[in-house]
Amino acid sequence: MSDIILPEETLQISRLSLRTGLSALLLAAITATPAFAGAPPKTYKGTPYQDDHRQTSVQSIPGRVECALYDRGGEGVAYHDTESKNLGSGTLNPADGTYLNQFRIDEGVDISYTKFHNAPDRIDDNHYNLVQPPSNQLYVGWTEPGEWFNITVQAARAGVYSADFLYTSNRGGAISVDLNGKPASGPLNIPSTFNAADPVAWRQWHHWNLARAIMKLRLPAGKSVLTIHILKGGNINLAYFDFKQAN
Ligand SMILES: [Ca+2]
Ligand SMILES: [Ca+2]
Repeated sequence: MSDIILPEETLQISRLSLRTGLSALLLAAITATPAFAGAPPKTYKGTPYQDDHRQTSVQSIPGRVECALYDRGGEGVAYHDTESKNLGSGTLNPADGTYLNQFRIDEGVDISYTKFHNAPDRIDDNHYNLVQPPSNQLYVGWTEPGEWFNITVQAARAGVYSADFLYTSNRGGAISVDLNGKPASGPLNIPSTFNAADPVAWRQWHHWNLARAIMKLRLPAGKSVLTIHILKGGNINLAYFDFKQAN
């Protein structure tokens, strides 16, 4: 039995088809699988947020990851904010000794919380909400493109997790999420929650919405650091990400 001899041209086409097929398969695998990054960078000096009001420090996944509970470590380590003042705690919300009004009052990230039952103009329990947020929910506000903050999380097991995002966005915009120092989510479009029907101008910053399954992340088991970047738009209030296992 003799070997089958194929003309060189046929062989080249076969090699090309094989390569194209493999590339398509690889591309499909890359697009279907979120970027994997195994552990927080060893040089990272930030630490999980902790205070007397909270039983645990590291935020767990699956579960709710609150943005205002970004890591300790300060400007340039745990976050970057465009100015050092906290425009929420101690500014919009007077320093009156209460936990919520003074939450992280000396840090640059601008923090407020949802307020219900404000007469005569309802604030965060208004009729223009797309979803009702929890009351007294801390959130990161006064956001500008280029700002970021880190959150250390603890995943119960390795896997792909999907996140719902509670937010308001006066003008729309985009955010992205890095995992352990590497881009993971790509740009995430944040739909505007502006509603021209609202007669109260300042309340455009208080129309809450839930962006369901805004991203999927492949997390290793144990500790990871998420970096939330404000890419464009600004004027986004970020309350929390609810993570659940997607596979
Ligand atoms: Ca600030
Ligand atoms: Ca800011």
